[in-house]
Order: sequence, then structure tokens, then C-alpha cells
Amino acid sequence: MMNSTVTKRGLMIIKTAELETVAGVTTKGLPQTGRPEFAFAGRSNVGKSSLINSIAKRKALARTSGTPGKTQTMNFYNINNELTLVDLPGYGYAKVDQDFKKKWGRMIERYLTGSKTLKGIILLVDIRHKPTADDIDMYEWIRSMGFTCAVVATKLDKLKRSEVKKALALITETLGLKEEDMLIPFSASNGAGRDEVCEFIDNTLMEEGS
Ligand SMILES: Nc1nc2c(ncn2[C@@H]2O[C@H](COP(=O)(O)OP(=O)(O)O)[C@@H](O)[C@H]2O)c(=O)[nH]1
Ligand SMILES: [Mg+2]
Repeated sequence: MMNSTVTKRGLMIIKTAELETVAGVTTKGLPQTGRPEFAFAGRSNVGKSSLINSIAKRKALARTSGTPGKTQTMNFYNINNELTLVDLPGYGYAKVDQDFKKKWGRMIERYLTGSKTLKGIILLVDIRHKPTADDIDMYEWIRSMGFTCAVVATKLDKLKRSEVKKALALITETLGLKEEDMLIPFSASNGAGRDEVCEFIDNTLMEEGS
């Protein structure tokens, strides 16, 4: 099952990948790429930019950082002129002031509710930690909006093999994942789970008939 649709259909064979648009809290209007979009949401430092680099097979397309709260913009990546990956600013960063948090919330919501081409949302959680109240809010919001969602559990390489099952069960239980929800363990260090994320994107597009 793994990898079949991805390679057969060829969509996720990366030919080109580039940063196309950067939108901040003061940016008016949203970029209209016309291409199907997938947004990556999650806490600051969870690994959103690293996952985008892994999907795009580029080392430094999206800037990664050990310092939380670095990316406060929405970055739109054009993949193959076929698809747009949207790196959302991370939430749950304590040092960001309340005023920014409000603006941030409005910006994200404006995008997530306003985009006509957004096909799916990928929610990232750190496999080592119990999802936070913010993660639960985000997940419930995604579901309530009726979006197709996959949950990616990042930093798989940081757990011992014997710890993985329990960690995934805690995420499933805390978020209240349903049978039909996808939970994909992923490591940016060794690429584990990368193809499953691509497959989720590909399947979502196929179901949409795009
Ligand atoms: N070991 C390990 N480190 C990771 C992984 N994903 C991200 N990181 C590290 O975690 C930090 C934050 O990653 P980044 O992609 O910038 O997170 P973002 O803030 O959500 O975009 C960086 O130092 C990354 O190198 C992973 O799967 N395994
Ligand atoms: Mg980032």
C-alpha cells in the first residue's frame, strides 16, 4: 500500500519547489495561487518547516530553527506548479504578546476560512509529548470546519522503538482521533513517514478529482 499512489500518479515526484509568497499579519488579502493548497499547523518548533523540506526533498527550502517563535508569517511554497504547501506560523509560543496572538489568530482564521483552494490541513504534534490544549482546539476546529485532516507525530527518531505505540495511543486519546483519522509517525531526520504524508496529499487530491 505504501507509496503506491504516490509513485503511480507521479504527483509527488518533486520537480520544482520554491517559496512563492510570504504573508504577514499586516498583509492585505490572500495570495490566490489557483493551485490546491495543504496547510501545516502546529506548535512552534514542532517541525512544520522540516516536514515541508522533507516532502519537497529540499534541505533548506523552508527555514528551520531551534528557536521557537521564529516564523510569524504564512509561507506559501509552490511545488511543481501543481500544489501549494502553506507553512503556518506556530502557535503556543509564550513570548509572543497578546496583541500579536490576536492578530495571528485572525490572520490564520482568515486564511483557513477564506481560501477556496485549501484541500486539507496537516496538524503536527511532537510524538514525545501529550498534545496541548492548543493542539486539541486546533484539531477540533479543523474537524468542525469539515476539513480533511491528517495528524503527523513528529520527531519519531527521538523515541525508542518500544515507546512508539504508547506515544501514539496517548495522541489518539488526547485528541480524540476517530477511526478514519490518519496518524502518521514521522521523522525529518531519517524520512520515516514522508511517503505516507505524500500519500495523504495525493489521495485527498484524487478524492477531490483535482
Ligand atoms: N530529531 C529531530 N529533530 C527535528 C525533527 N523535526 C524537526 N526537528 C528539529 O526541531 C527544530 C524545529 O523544527 P522546525 O521545522 O523549524 O519547526 P517549526 O517551528 O514547526 O517550523 C529544529 O531544530 C529541527 O531541526 C525530527 O523529525 N527529528
Ligand atoms: Mg517553521
